Amino acid sequence: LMRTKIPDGLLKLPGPKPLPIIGNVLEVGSNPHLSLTAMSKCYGPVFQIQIGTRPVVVLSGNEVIRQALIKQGEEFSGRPDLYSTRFISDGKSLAFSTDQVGVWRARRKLALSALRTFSTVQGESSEYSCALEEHISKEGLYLIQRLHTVMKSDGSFDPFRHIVVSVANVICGICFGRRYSHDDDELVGLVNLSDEFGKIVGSGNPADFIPFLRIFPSTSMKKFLAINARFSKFIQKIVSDHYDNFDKDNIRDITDSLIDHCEDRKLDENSNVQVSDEKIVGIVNDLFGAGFDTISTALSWAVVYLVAYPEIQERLQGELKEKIGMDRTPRLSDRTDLPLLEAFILEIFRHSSFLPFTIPHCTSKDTSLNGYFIPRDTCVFINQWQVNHDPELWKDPSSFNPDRFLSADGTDLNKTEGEKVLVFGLGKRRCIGESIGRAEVFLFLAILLQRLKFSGMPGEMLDMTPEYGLTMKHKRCLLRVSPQPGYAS
Ligand code: HEM
Ligand code: HJJ
Repeated sequence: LMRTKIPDGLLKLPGPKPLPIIGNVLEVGSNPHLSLTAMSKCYGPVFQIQIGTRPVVVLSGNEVIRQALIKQGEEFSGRPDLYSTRFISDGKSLAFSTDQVGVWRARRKLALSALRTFSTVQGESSEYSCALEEHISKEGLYLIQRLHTVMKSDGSFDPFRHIVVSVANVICGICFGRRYSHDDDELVGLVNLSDEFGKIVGSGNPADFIPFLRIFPSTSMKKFLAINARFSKFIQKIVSDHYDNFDKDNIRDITDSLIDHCEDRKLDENSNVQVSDEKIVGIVNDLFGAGFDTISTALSWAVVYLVAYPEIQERLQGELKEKIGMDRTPRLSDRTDLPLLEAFILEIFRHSSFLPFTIPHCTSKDTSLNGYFIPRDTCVFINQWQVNHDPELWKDPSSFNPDRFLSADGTDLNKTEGEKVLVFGLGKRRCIGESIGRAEVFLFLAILLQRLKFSGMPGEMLDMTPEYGLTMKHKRCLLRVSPQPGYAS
């Protein structure tokens, strides 16, 4: 297309030579986290590929990514206009839409404050430190019952299928003030479709870049459209119930608080941006979607790793027995006393890197990085998987070893090592659910591990190959669970 003149003193981006029409689609292939990591070894931490006719800059390496997202945060915090984005929340998603910077900032601030308020607020019972802890504890105990019931009737269970309902109920409690039964077909059906959502939204989907691929949509693309329609319908019904029963003096949940905010003419006193009611209340789509998909993926991976590494499962159970015992349910405040569990979670984040790329970024003006010129409106992929497997940063990166995050005597968490793990993004676009995400993965796992022992089906190999997407999932599998001694149910 247009050839942009490279300003004096700056270099042209390196990268593989693109083919006409398709660009580098063939080299990128079906596992972009692996192919783009391999390319970074050849072209360095800043290089360019072409998907279709569109250039995409790929960033790798801790230093370059920090430089772009933190030091040059302003220039790198836009979102590209991609085909699939139009269908997510009708093009009005907080996380994916190409909102101008003022509108995005106002919505993000609102989302952050709503999340903080409704997770730290006191719950129904004073037994719990906050509503988040109450939701997780209750859902964790329901999940244990559910798994025992399924085991009795089927002799095995599909971990993702049940975990995702429990995790969805936590975010439903915070966003909508309600939970759903594990037999509710509408919710169970909806949350079990997230793999199809992630496949389309994952960085490097050719249909996002190559218009002629949209003439005959793939099966996946059709499913994606159907999921978005179903998702919107589900949430719209809840939102309209909230409007019908709205009481300004009794703000029950995030949906109520967003409805309440629609009355404020100016969201942000410091700017003049106007945000439509739809874009304000629509924030719950993102909170619900991100809230169930990410955490259920993390927990399901955790269970699969426990089965694959039984000696680590035993050590984790030993730690729980010693520090908490069997007489009470774990709490959020136990986090600092369970360094092995914290190390295990960090190693799941690092080793699985189940969020291999952040959501795609876009430059908001002409800029440069490492001496290379990057024009305005360039799509930028951030390769988190590469950082988490970089041999410069990690000893033996491909082995699963939670001890890498512990002090030599195994009693303390090494915080500096932990901070090297990149899964929540960085800078202005970094995840707003990070503290909820970390807390929830911790507490669910502590509760499950205290009472259950996970194992595989005898004689069957676990397939741990991730399926590429926005959030990478393991293949569906069947596992078994038995009560911990002292906790026969
Ligand atoms: C964005 C990871 C949980 C809400 C992101 C991004 C990542 C991420 C990588 C993209 C950052 C970027 O584009 O540079 C995770 C992980 C989670 C998690 C690993 C759990 C283990 C949550 C939860 C919520 C949430 C629980 C809300 C309830 C969001 C939102 C954005 C986001 C709204 C978009 C932010 C923006 O574009 O400004 N998350 N997330 N996330 N996350 Fe999370
Ligand atoms: C969804 C699974 C969805 C949305 C949002 C609007 C918003 C980096 C990651 C999360 C960041 C934020 C968001 C993720 C997507 C999902 C998710 C699904 C429909 C949605 C992972 O959240 O099955 O449907 O509509």
